[in-house]
Amino acid sequence: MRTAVVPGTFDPVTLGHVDVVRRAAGLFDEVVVAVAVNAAKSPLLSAAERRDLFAQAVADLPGVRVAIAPGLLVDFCREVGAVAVVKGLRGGADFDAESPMALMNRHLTGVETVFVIGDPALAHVASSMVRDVARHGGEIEDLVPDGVAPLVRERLAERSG
Ligand code: COD
Repeated sequence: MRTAVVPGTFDPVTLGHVDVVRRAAGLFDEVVVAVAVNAAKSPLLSAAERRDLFAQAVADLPGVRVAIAPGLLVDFCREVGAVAVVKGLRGGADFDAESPMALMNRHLTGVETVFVIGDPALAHVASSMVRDVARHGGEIEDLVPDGVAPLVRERLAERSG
C-alpha cells in the first residue's frame, strides 16, 4: 500500500486543490489530504471547517481521506506511513517556493516530494485570490467546490462586522 500526503492550508479549498488530489489519487493507493494548522497565518476558516469542506469535495474519490495535521508535515507523513508528499505546481513561482520545503522534508526524514502540474485552466486559482474576490463582492462559485462559497462569505461578513 503506497500512501501519499497532499498538504495545504486550504483556506478555502479550491477546484485547483481538488484537481491535484485527483491526480495524486491516480498515482497512489491511498491519499491523505493534510489540512495544516498554520500558526503563522490567521485562517479565515477553522481547521475543522477546512477539513469538512475538503472531505465533501472529494467524497466521490476512492482511497482519499482528509485529516487535520498539526505540527511538522514530516511527523504527519510518518504517522500515516506516507512514502511521498504531493504538491501542485501552477508555474515557476510555485516551484521556487516549494523546492526548499521539499529539500527540508527529505533532509528531516527522507520523505520524497512529487510535483504535479495542475490543470492550466485553474492556474490562476489560489485561496488568497478567492478570499480577495469574495471580500470585494465578486463571484467565486466557479472557483471552489459546492458549499464553499456561502461559508467563505459568512466568515468574511463576521470579520468585517
Ligand atoms: N493548481 C495546482 N496546484 C495548486 C493550485 C492550483 N490552482 N492552487 C494551490 N496549489 C498547490 C500549492 O502550490 C500548494 O502546493 C498546495 O496546493 C496548497 O496550497 P495552499 O495555498 O492551500 O497551501 P499553502 O501554500 O498555504 O500550504 C503550505 C503548506 C502547509 C503545504 C506548507 O507550508 C507546508 O508544507 N508546511 C509544512 C509545515 C512544515 O512541516 N514546515 C517545516 C518543514 S518545510
